[in-house]
Amino acid sequence: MDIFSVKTTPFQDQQTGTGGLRRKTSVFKQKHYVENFVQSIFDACSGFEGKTLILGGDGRYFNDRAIQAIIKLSVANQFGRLIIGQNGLLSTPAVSHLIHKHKAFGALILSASHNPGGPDGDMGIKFDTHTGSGAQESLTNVICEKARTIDRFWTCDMPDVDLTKTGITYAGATEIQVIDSVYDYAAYMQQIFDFPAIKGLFEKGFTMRYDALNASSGPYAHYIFEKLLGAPVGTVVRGTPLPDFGGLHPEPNPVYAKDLCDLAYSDNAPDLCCASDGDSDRYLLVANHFYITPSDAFAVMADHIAEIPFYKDKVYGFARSMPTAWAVDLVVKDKGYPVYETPTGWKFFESLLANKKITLCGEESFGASSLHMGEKDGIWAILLWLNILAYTGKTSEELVTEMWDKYGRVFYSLHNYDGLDGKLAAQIVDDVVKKLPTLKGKKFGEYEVESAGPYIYTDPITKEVSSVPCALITFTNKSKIIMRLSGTTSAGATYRIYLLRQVNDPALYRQDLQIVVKDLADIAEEISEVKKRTGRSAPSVIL
Ligand code: VG1
Ligand code: CO
Repeated sequence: MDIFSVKTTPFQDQQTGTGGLRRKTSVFKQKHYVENFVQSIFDACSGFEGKTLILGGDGRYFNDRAIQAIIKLSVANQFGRLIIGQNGLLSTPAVSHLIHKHKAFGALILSASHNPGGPDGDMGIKFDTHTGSGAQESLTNVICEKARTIDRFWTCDMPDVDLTKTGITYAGATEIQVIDSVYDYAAYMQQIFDFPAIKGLFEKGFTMRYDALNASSGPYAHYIFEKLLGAPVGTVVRGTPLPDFGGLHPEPNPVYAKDLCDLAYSDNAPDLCCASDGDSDRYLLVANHFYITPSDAFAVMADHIAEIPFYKDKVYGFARSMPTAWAVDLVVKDKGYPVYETPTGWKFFESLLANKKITLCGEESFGASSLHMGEKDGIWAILLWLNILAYTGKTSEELVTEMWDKYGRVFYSLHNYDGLDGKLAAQIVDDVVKKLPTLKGKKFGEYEVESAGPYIYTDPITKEVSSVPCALITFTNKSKIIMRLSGTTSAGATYRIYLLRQVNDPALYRQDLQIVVKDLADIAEEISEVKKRTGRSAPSVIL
């Protein structure tokens, strides 16, 4: 086997966003596109020779070709061992677990997460470090700098590795281990949760529908829910990962998992409907005729976490991303635990997790996890919910509404404007940020601006400062508007407007969400003029 360098020229668009590099599949298919980016990751790091690299993806179109190219690059760059999921399949949480289990140098995850896949969809690469979390900004900045000037990559002339069979082969000095994609992760979940208690729930007739949206969580869900926990076969639907996700948008929310939500609101509704995204790190929970917002679900999880034996002695504090509704703050306040607020993006939880400042962390975008790993974890979140149901004997609706009764309800809505011209969207954000200093004290009907500013985050542990282009406006009546651009789009821009409002009048808890946040939506438009400037009459997606 020969190892050699190949001359290349840089691609100027290899810039990472909230979660790795995401681009159209057609962009990824360009000659040397994958090789350039992966070699840039290796060039930005050092000391990996002889170490272990975890490799896998969510099974989307072009994963198979990219993975073979990356194997050759990794062998040529002298990794000691590659651990690869069978058929190239590994969910993001499974990868994070394997990093810890094998004390790996890091991992490459081939996924554009919740973005659609297929020849006309998106593809992506995420790099997780030895912490089991996505690379921090200080490292991704160096990676992107390397990618802008790269002129060669290292590869070798080995044949493609057969990923259909588990087992060990060698390429030069590198051991290549193809492993079962599901087993290690499932065994880990059994260490964390009370499987007999959850099994008891199903034995008593608890009904569930899990929709894997034809993405990577299917094999994990079939094995864990149907085989280990005894849920009837058929509980998991769309459980075979397809390269184009069967044309679905693998984002578990009421818009893209509409069939599932329709079932939850039908006469045949199971006790719980759930789903996960492309790479299995998100979760959706909808009870019988009762949608549970991720912010409320997270607050309930925080309230009950100490009842789960695995966490009993490990309750330190909690963290949520800044647009996440602050229900968790209200719930844990009396217990004396700190709640940290972070920018959007899972990597910002890493230092808090690693330094035992927090036990659970959550995002409003259907993401939650704990100190059990460095990534968010969809199936873990569903198992935690089931474990809480089993221990408390309450229904999902009771858990949430009892929380509202005790602490009040924090309403949350997201209005997305998708497919905008990137320059125009960036200009709108810039203009809003410029306006912020003039807003303090200004009244919009009953809403008076308490504070308005850009969002600058100082990591409490590393002291690294991140200034995220984002406008944050709080009002004296416990309301908040946040406006920012998505960092996970593959082309164009998505303008996100988050609307939050705390209500303490029980008569209002069951009110229609869009009615509750209507004034805030109008104020956001008055300040940003996003509709006026883009010619749109309404958001593309309302959650
Ligand atoms: C979105 C979500 C964010 C999440 C990120 C990655 O980012 O808002 O909360 O961490 O996706 O999730 P953005 O920049 O588009 O708002 V995943 O499941 O796509 O890795
Ligand atoms: Co994801």
